Amino acid sequence: MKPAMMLAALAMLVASIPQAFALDYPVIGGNLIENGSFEDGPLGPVPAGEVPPGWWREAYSANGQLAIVADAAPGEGTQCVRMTATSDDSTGLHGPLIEIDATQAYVQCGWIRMDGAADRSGLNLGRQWFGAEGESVEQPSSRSYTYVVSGANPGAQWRYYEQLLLPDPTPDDGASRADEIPAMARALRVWALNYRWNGAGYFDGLGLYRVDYAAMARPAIVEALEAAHIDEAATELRETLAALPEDTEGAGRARALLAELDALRARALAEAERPVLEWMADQDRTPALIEELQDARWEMKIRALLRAAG
Ligand SMILES: [Ca+2]
Ligand SMILES: [Ca+2]
Repeated sequence: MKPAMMLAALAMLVASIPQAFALDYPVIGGNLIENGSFEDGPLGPVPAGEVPPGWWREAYSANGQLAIVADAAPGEGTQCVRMTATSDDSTGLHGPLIEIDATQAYVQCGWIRMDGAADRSGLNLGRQWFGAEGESVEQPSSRSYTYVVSGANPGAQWRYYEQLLLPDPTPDDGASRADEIPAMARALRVWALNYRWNGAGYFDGLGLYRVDYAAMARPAIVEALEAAHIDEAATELRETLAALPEDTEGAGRARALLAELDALRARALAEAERPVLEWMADQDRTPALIEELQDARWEMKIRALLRAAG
C-alpha cells in the first residue's frame, strides 16, 4: 500500500465503526460475511437443499427448516432468518470459507432471539477453523469448532452477542481456547445452528470483522502521527525544494529532512500494522516512537530551512 493510502486508512480507523452496529471494537474494512443480515433474497421459506444468498450449505438434515421472515434485529434491516428444529431434526447454516490471518484479531457477532421464554435452547453461533489446505484444524486438546454463544437463551427479545478472537499465545500446547484463533488456522466457516431444540430461533446481523487491535491497544500512535503533522511538513518542504536551485546547501538539507520524515512516517505506519502478539509482547518500542514523532525539532528544522530559503 502506498504511504498516502495507508495514512488515509489510518485516518479512517477512528471513525470506522458502522453507526447502526453495536460493535465494541474498532474494525478494519467491512463485514466479511456476505448477507449476514439476510436482506438479500426473497421473504418466505428457503426450499429444501437451498440456502439464502451468500451462504454455503444448510447444516444437518437439509429438510427445508429455514425461512426468511419479516423481522429484524435493531438496525438490521427488515429481514432475518428463522430456523425451526425439533429435538431430533437440527438445522442451521454454514457460511463459505472466509480467509483469515491468524496473527490478527477479529470479532464475530450476531443477534439472536426465540419465540418466547424457554429453559434452554439449541441456538448456537460460532465457527469452524480450517488450515492452509482446507483441512479442519484439529488439536489434541480442543475441537476445530468454537462458539460465540452456545445454547443461547435470549427469550423473545433480540439480544446481541459478540466475541473478540485473538491469536493463540501458546500455539505449541495442543489446544486453543474458544476465543483464540488457532495458529494454523487460515480460514473459518461461520455456523449459525438450531441444534436438537424443539422450537424456532431467529438470527440476524451476523458479522465477522477484522479488529484493529493496534488502534485498540495503542490509539496514541495514530494521534501522535496526526499531531506530528508530518504530511504538512513534507508538503512545505517539497514546495521549498521546488523553489531552490538543486545544488544548493539548502536543497540538500531539505532533501535529507524529507527522507527523514518519510522514514519516520513509514516506521509509524509499520508500527500500527504490527501483529497482535507483538503488540502484546513489546511494551517499550511504541512509546519511544511516539516521543520521536512528538519531537518539536521537526518544526524548528523546517522553519529554519524555510527562513534560509526565503
Ligand atoms: Ca436483517
Ligand atoms: Ca494454545
